[in-house]
Amino acid sequence: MNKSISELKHLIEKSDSIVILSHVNPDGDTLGSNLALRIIIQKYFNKTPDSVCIGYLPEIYRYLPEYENLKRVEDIDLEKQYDLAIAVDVAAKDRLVNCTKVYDNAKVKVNIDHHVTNNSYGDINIIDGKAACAGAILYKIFKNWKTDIPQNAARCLYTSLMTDTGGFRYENTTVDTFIMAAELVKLGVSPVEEYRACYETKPQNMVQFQAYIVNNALFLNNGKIAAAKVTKKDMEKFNATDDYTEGIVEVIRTSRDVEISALLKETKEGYTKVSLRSKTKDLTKIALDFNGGGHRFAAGCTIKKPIDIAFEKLIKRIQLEIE
Ligand SMILES: [Mn+2]
Repeated sequence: MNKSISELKHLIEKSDSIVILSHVNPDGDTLGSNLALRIIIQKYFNKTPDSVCIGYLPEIYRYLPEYENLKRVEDIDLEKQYDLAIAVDVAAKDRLVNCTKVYDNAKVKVNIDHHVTNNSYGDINIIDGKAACAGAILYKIFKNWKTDIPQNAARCLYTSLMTDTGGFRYENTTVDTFIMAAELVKLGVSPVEEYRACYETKPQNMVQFQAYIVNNALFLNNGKIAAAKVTKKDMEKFNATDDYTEGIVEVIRTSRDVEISALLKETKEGYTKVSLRSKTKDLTKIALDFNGGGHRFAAGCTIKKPIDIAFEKLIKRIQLEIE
């Protein structure tokens, strides 16, 4: 791993054009990692990478430093051959969707990730399945390079850590998590400000939309399975954007008897996006059965079926784990 980390430094030094790619429908980790790396490359390597956000750009992260410089897919030249492409927090290459080509076309492809299901699709792979978030791997990388982390990059890394550990509550929360958090606070991050900016700035209709979806969730197998459906109609009714569903699957998991929770969301015609959470069961097996991936207690997939059919297939599969 240390060899790849020094190799990455060398590659950044010699590359004129760099693109940093976040996974589709980005979360706090992939965006925080992207922007932290961007800040470090700008400050210490004197070059400005293209930081690309695929899919919707979640407004809740607009407090992140450099957020305004994130590029949308339509802002970049998809035919361009970058010297270096770096994917951050991207569990599988297909999570780059219409940017997969940009990644493949790059002269050198780097893959920095913490998903246990990552299949090392890069030329250089810096993968640590034990890291709490991709941001934690970057933090290690910057330390290895002996780079001072400026406050704005520290804030991005803190968001990676805070969001992927569910606010320092999930099983990936370890001694290392708190050491990293403490060091970031020493670098000037304010935990209360980051928390409020990330979790307490929802638009009112988002709170109401989420309550509506939770209220209509189904609890099956004596309450061991919780499943919520989000249709396009629901989205329209509340004028919801894609990021409005974030956090719902965690909310329905909070019911005492729930072992596995699922959120199914109608995306494009005939496709259903699934987010899975669990307290005790390994979800990677379920996600992989539907060509998805993720972590033990947090995984996801997309089922190429209309939402009601996808719902039945998924519940049947989940029930096999519950019995
Ligand atoms: Mn992550």
